[in-house]
Amino acid sequence: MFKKILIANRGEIALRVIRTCKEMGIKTVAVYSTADKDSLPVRFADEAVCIGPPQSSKSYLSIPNIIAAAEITNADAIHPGYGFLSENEKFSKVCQEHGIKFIGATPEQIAGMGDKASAKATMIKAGVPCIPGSKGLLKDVADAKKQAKEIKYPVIMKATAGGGGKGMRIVWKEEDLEALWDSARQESAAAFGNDGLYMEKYIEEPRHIEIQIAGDKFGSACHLSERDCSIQRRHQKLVEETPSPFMTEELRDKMGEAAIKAAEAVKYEGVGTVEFLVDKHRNFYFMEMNTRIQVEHTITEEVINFDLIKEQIKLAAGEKISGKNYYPQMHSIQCRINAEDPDYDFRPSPGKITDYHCPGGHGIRIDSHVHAGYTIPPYYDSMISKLIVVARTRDEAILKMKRALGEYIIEGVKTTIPFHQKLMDNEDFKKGNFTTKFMETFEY
Ligand code: MV4
Repeated sequence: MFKKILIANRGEIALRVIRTCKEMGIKTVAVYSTADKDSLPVRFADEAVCIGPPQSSKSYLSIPNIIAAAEITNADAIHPGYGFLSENEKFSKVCQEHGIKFIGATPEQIAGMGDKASAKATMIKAGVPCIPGSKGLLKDVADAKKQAKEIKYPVIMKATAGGGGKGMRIVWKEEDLEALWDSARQESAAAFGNDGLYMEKYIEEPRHIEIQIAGDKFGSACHLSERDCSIQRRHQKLVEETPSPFMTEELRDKMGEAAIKAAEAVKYEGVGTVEFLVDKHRNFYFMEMNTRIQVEHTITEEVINFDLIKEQIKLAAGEKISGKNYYPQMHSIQCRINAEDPDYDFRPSPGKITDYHCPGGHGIRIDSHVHAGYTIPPYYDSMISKLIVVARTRDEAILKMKRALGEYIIEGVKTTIPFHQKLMDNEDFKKGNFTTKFMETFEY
């Protein structure tokens, strides 16, 4: 087992990883930008190293600064959390070259999954259901028109280097294709330095359901059931829950099997997530594979009673998976509490938290690094807390979430708490009747 892990991240996820390391008897190194010098991860880690100024590019994204911090502290592994360098091919490679275990995917896996057209080709070969579409990249606009005719409108063009919706265009009819082709190419080139596009049939009102998986170095993989992440806004998830209200036992088995195939096809080691789109007929299609721990891993932990960070560390150290799949025993919901103003288009609201009280009691979990007197810096993402509830049924979980949201006091900055309160009262949400389009029409 590792003796010392450096956490190449900040905020709640840095704290989350430090907590598990402590329970496992592993020493921890926090790295921090000058904006985070007084943060809880810095206080709770065994050692802390400043890696630069507030700007992410000069601190949490600086490979040389982080490697230097690992070398001077003698860390034998790096946990990247999510975001920042967690799916960075170069960082994974540099860790390897320095004899430091990167707790995440290999450079080859990151490259293979990061290029969406090649990831899709790998999954088709492995027998994972994918959305009908172009074979590989589109050659030119004429090729795009020809393919769209075969696939049948509506179609969607996606950036092969994309993710998060950048460089993505829905095309309803041929007249619109050329202009959308040009703008998608430009946007992709500017965002990723890669203007490769591929095409798929557009799925109109899908649900976003992802399967948590785990794989070991012996080539075995298992699944840990699903999370429903359909409640999103501009590709930012707001609420996640498990089990999905749309799930059936039969669908879970099929999606779980497909996710295991996906993991085994790339010899995945560690914990990961296979994202699917699910249509109204319960057809499901591979969308992306994430080779990191995700923000919403918490709800899976609650319903299967399992520490996923501990599992991730054990798998990175070469241990075996248990050999069985895991099924939800409870219902869990997570609300992301962001320092944003829902009355003003969710605009960021950084600043000092002047008063803070968090909810408690049975079935409540808060993953957060904030406290009274804490100043939310303007440089990073605006998520300040994850409020997670667990209960026997979905209805009970919603009631518990409403109770908890009502107890949450955060003064000094605007937060998304009022939005979540309205969501928990929405009839369609309460019935489990929602798709990825939900936020386009929800009045809060
Ligand atoms: C799609 C789709 C409909 N049909 N692909 C959005 C992000 C990127 N990873 C894939 N995305 C989508 N791909 C086809 N063929 C709809 C989306 C999509 C979406 C997917 C999941 C969650 C929220 C979404 C919001 C808008 C569009």
